[in-house]
Amino acid sequence: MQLCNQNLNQLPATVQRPLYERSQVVPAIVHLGVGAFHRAHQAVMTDAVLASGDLAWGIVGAGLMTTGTKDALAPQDGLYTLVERAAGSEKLHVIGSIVEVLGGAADLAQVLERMCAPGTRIVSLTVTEKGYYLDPASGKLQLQAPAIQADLANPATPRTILGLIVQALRHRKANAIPPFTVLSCDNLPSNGKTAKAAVLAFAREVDSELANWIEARVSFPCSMVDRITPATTDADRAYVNAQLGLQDAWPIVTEQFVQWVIEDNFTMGRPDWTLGGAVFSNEIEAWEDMKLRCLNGAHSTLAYLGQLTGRETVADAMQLPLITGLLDALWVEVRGVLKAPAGVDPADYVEQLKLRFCNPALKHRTAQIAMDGSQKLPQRMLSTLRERLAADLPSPALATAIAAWMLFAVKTAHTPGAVLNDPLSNDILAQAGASNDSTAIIDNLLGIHKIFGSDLKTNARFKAEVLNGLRQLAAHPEVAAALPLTL
Ligand code: CS2
Repeated sequence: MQLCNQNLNQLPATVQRPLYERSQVVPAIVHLGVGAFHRAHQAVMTDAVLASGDLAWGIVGAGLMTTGTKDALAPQDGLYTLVERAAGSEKLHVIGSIVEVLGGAADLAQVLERMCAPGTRIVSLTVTEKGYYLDPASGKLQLQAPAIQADLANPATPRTILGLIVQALRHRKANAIPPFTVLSCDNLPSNGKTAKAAVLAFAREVDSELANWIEARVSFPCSMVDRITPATTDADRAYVNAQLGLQDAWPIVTEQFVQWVIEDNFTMGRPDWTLGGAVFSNEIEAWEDMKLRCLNGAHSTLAYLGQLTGRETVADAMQLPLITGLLDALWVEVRGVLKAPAGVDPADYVEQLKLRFCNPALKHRTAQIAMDGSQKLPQRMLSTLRERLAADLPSPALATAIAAWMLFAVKTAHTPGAVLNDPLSNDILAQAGASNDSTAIIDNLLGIHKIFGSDLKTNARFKAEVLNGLRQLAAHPEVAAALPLTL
């Protein structure tokens, strides 16, 4: 028997479920990128709003690239189980805030229709860094990307988030429907501003008057989301199904910690997400920087080193002194130039992070975090690094973290059949595989302008730190054993 509206009353009493009347929920949010991250925070906090009796905020969830989530959730009336897990304790909760699920190319026209609907008040996004089509180093729109070219040539049938948002806003402007708020929940610095810049750059290519209207009328609040949410495994599914006594095709397993800090700037209203634990603040950039640099920067470092030493999960990687020692040094460098939000001590945040990374109940794969490095390094590591260079401070730990990314690329380039999951994989593998000499490898990789810009390649201090870090890592017995060449 499947999890769905009709079978909700079959759930065991230990599993929390929607007690509100789901058929009365009014869709008002279109969410693009209805993956695990969204289903572990925004959908959960929106469920709390609905549970409070405010049924005006249903979510239409859309997967743009695949039909995966739709195939799993549509037959379940959008319901899914959230498992919040710590060592020795867990909570199961069926979430009911997603009232419609769309997915894949065949549904894009319907997604656009929902975005045009006068009842849609918010369009929110978790599409990962690469979904914005911005050059990682310069932040400029990738006008030459085939998907952007296709959307510019066929604006009425968009396939990217930028094409969809601009076309929907064009329709709303033409029909005097107020514009929705665009809420980015991705791991990007100043994510609202970044989303706005991407949307405006795209709109300017199609219609400058529309671009001016968007600039003046559409709000793009920034937000910071923090919840570690590994990809769901078959073992998770089997476990949840046994607990529920019902089949759930796509449960979400996450940690107990959750933090969502949002700038309160919504033109067509917003749910009271504080009911689910969210916080509204005007200091989002400080929150986002602390999270990106302390959590995500450490995560990426740990993921590359985990991949180089055969540590499959984050909790496993946290057992290796090579990794924990580097993370401790990295956090000191990050905190040295960090502007933390008022009243927050980054030292406490880091202590908490260590516990979160060690959570043995989460099987967070280092391979998952190691994906898309080109899109992640700038905001996770390079911004701290540039601030330290400007202040004439050394950054041996950050440079070693970048060396870990380089060695991960070198290992992939020299391993027959290995795949690098990254939109810039061709460039990275070509540079990483072009030489067996450490200095040349560093020069070649730092020469990828889209990631490193033009300043770092010529910075002697930084290059010496990377070379030192790379040599030390390559000399570590476990890393050396994993590298298919001697450096
Ligand atoms: C991770 C993040 O996959 C990754 O790159 O660093 O998804 C991380 O788990 C979240 O940002 C935690 O809030």
